[in-house]
Amino acid sequence: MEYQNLLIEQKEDIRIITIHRPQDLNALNTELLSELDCAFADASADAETSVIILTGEGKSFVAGADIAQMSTMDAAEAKAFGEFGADVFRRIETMEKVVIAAVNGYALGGGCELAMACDIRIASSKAKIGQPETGLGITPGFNGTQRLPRLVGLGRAKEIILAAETIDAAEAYRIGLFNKVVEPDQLMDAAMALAKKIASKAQLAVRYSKEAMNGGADGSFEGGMALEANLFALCFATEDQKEGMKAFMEKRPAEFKSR
Ligand code: CO8
Repeated sequence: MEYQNLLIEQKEDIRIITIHRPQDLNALNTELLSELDCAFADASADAETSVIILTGEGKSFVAGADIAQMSTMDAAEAKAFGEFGADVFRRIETMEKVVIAAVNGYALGGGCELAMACDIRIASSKAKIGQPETGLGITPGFNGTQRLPRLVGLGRAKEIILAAETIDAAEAYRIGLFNKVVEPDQLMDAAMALAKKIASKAQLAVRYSKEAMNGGADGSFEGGMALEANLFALCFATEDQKEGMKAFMEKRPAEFKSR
């Protein structure tokens, strides 16, 4: 598919999706959200892709939902737009493959929400992240009110959302919103290194581990225990489990086949 707002690169089994709408600092309009949905569905279906890196072109990761588009919406249109974006982000969050956000610059509003829907966030030291919505007369609409408290705790999330705060990369790292902060010119290398490390592991085990963590985070501890027990058992029906343990005992690197 031809994208107007995305650049797609494949480096071995790593798919890099770059948001490219630089004239509006990669703000999310309906077209861009639809393209993201397609690009992630395509990466999900591609047997050659193990891990996806999502980043932005220029000084912004995503500077939020498109304020120009939202400015003329009525309540019904806003509801449809919010739900569409939230569904796209949820599909990214729950896809089987791991998604790493390489946060290169501003990640504001919908941009913060998109980064939070990714599994892991590696950031440039120049990145800035926050939820400016209350300063625009709205609440977060792509589930920032739900994901931010889960990531940084309710008290810190309330401070950021209620005061419409934007924080720098060091502070975001300190509170656990960014996993790692590197110099801007090291960002893609750091994201690639982590992607390759994850891609070198048994992909079914990676997938089940993600599913267990997501499922547990959304439900009760007992529900998470049952989910993990089932997924753990399922690993023993894979060739990769046999190969991983055999390789350990034979003191050699494992050769996983995602089977
Ligand atoms: N939407 C539309 N256009 C944008 C956006 C945006 N979010 N952000 C920047 N732009 C545009 C600017 O209008 C400007 O366009 P032009 O050159 O035509 O005037 C261009 O990008 C460059 O921006 P600036 O000149 O402002 O660049 P600066 O470097 O001076 O500032 C900032 C960078 C600080 C990032 C600044 O652009 C800014 O504050 N942007 C808005 C950030 C923001 O408030 N984001 C949150 C938006 S609300 C949201 O995301 C809600 C999500 C849930 C939606 C659910 C809907 C129902």
